[in-house]
Amino acid sequence: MLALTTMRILRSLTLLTAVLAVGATSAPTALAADGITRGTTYADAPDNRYLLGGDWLFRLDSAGAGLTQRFQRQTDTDGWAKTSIPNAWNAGDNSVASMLGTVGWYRKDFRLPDGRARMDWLVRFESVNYRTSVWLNGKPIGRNTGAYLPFDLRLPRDALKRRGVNRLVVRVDNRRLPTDFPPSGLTGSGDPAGGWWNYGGILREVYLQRVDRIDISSLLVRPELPCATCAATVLMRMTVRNYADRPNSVSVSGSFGGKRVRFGSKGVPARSFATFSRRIRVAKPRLWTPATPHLYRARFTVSLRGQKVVGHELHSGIRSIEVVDGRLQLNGRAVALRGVGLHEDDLVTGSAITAARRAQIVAQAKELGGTVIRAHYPLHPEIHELADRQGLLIWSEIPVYAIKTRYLKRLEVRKLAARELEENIIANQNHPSVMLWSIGNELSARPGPVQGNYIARATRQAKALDPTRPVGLAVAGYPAAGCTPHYAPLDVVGLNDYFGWYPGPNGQIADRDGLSDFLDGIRACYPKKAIVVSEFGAEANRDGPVEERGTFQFQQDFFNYHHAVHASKPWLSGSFYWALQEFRVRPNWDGGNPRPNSPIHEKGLLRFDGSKKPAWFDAQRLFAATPQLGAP
Ligand code: GCB
Repeated sequence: MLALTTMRILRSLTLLTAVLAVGATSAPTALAADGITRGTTYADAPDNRYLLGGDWLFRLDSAGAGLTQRFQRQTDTDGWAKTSIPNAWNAGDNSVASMLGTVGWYRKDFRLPDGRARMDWLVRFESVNYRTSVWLNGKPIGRNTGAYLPFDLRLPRDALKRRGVNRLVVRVDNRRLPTDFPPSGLTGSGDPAGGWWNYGGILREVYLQRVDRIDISSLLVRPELPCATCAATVLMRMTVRNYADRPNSVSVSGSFGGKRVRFGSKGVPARSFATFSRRIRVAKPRLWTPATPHLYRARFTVSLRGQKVVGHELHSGIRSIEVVDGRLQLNGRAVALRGVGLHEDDLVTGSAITAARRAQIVAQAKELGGTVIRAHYPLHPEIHELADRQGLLIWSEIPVYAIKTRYLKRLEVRKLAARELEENIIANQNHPSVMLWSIGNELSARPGPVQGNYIARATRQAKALDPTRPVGLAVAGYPAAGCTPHYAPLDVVGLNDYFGWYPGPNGQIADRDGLSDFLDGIRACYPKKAIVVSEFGAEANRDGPVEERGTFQFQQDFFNYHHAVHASKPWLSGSFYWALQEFRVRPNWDGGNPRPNSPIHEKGLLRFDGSKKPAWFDAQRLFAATPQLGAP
């Protein structure tokens, strides 16, 4: 009898709250603490985040979108496979279908780590590719478009279970459109186009964020250094949000490099925001440079009636980076930076890389001896922190990658670009490693009014959000493009240099001997801008004659030749090899190699397995011989 009653109660609980979410026999308590740990994998964060780790469930949407309702009610794990986050569901699947994308579903059953009624909760996704819809206990709680940047969704109070098991269901659609970043498209031979693999899934970590009435909704720590020997000022600005239904008096205090900073107190109306700002002076700053990446620790505490409700820590660096008379200057010195482009990719996990892999990528870039890393999209927050600590500058780009002019023209595309630029700046501006905001890569090489308008607006927007960093764009380097007035708003022009590798339209870059004159021509076009070579590279996957494209020997020679031409231009502010390591691009990629190994991009100095190609050692030697940070 007792057993029967218990069963009945359990059954109704199942219907009501779906407590038997993972396996009909597992006890709810066993699910409770499943993989939820306080803290973030990165250091510069508020202290109210909990990693939503442990077991997740995943299934591909084989039957189409109509499954939504059924998924919400499902009480068993039929059709679901166990997974963990980050996850790229198609890692290792090199098929055309995998590149084109599909819909996948994730499910996480969890109990709140703190059941107190006054707490509000957010869920934070660090990066999901590409279109995301999220439900909590069957209630839709929000959507997002675009990968590589974090987004938070509030868990509605009326849907959230304080004590029971909650179910988070996430629909991820990575089918690309020509208006997406990066866009879909077809190559001449009808294969899906794209500059890197279209990994579907929750590609970075997911957090729960506990809000004890007040949350930090944004935090800016912006050092300004008027000259290398000057005192610095540091602007600190925090916006807090009162989630409570009544006003609260909020106090903020903090420190910068051990120096106390008082922000004072403010009354914050119910469900509203308040901003606290202070500017402090650092009389004799220890400057951040790639050679001496000195960091200042900043800490902030938000309190209600003397009780701390949330803290935040971050690491700042004092340095200046600006364009003066056509040269990029770091702390007042003209630089000739060297570096590499890279992708977050891994042989086994795809772009859902682990902390160990992130550390390895940064260690490899350091070992090579450059001072810059570049990617086509905002990198993981931990890579930013490793770069801050180890002294690498980041060319920070949004994935406005090879968008066709007819799409760039569309309002929704411009709006998304503006949003991604803003979100990238907000997410990553506190890192001293970020050297510049890049607004895109390889838009039409002959910009017209559409691109001109995009450049003008994006540059204006970036400057308004962050007046302390230059704005740049990477462009395909073709002599026939000539000079364009549309680059006028930019501080930095990045040239992708494939002279002597790709033929280019009408064979205009087939001969590498054209490189030197081309660079001089660009300099003459833009004497006041800083110019860098944002890419140069050649595929290599075998030994063979130096004249034969695709051999290690060709790559070595290519590296030496291009480096020598770049080094002969005293006005050139940098040159970045593409790329550090091999990565997956797209089905039938050849990258200019007559004997390609599709879908692997093989211009890397490192093979996908991490082993070094001969050109690695040339790059290491030449980078070491280059006074990258300028003369004192
Ligand atoms: C480029 C792109 C980069 C490609 C590279 C190549 O210009 O910016 O994403 O991987 O060329 O190898 O063709």
